[in-house]
Amino acid sequence: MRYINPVLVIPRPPARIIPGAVHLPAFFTPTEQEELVNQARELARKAAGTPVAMRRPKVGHGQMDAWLLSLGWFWATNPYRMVREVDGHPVPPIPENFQAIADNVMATAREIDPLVGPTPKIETALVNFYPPGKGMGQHVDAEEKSDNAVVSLSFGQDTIFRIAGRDTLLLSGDVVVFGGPARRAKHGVLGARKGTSDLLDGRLNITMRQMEGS
Ligand SMILES: O=C(O)CCC(=O)C(=O)O
Repeated sequence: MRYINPVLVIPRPPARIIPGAVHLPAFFTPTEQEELVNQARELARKAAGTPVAMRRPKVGHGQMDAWLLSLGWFWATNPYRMVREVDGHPVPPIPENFQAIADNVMATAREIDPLVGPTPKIETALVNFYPPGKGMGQHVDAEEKSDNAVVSLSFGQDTIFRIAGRDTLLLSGDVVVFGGPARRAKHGVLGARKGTSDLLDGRLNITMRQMEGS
C-alpha cells in the first residue's frame, strides 16, 4: 500500500500563531516555489566571490549554521549593524518582485489577524539557506528601526518555526508574518528535516523587512 504522509492530508488552514503573527500554509504554488528558489540561486551565484557573497556569519565566538545572503542592506555581525556596502562593494538590490509578494502576503495575513499591521516597504531581505538538519537559534530581529512586519517565506525541507514558545510546522511554500505585538518576539527554526523535499536538499528562507520609518 502506498504511504501517504499525514501532514499532506491533514487540513492546514491559515492561522494566527500569537497576536500579530500569522501562518499562511501553501501560499505559493509548486511552480512559484521553483521560480523563487531559482531566483535565489541566481542571486547567490551573482554575489559569489565578492565581499557580499552568501556566507555563514560569525556570531560571538561561533558561526551560524545557516548561509545568509543580504539584499538591500548587509547584515554585518560583531557588532551587529546594517551597512550599504562591504569593502566598497554594494549590497545586491532588492529584486523587483519582492514588494508585490509582500503586498499579497500582508493583504492575506491581515484577513487572519489585522494586528500584523501595515505592509512593510521592502528595503532589506535575507536569503537564508539551511543545509539538512540545520536551523537558527532563538533571536529577536532588532536591527531594523521600522516596527512594520517581517514577511518570511519557506521553501524546500520542512522545519518547525518557534515564536514566543509556540511551534508551527512549516512546509515548502508556507509563509509566516510577524508584526504588531509579535514584531520583536523571540523566534527561530529547528533543523531542516532531511528527506522531506524534492525541491531542495535543505531549506531556503527569505525574510523581507522594512528598515526605517514607523
Ligand atoms: O528560517 C526562518 O524561517 C527564520 C529566519 C529568521 O528568523 C531570520 O532570518 O531572522
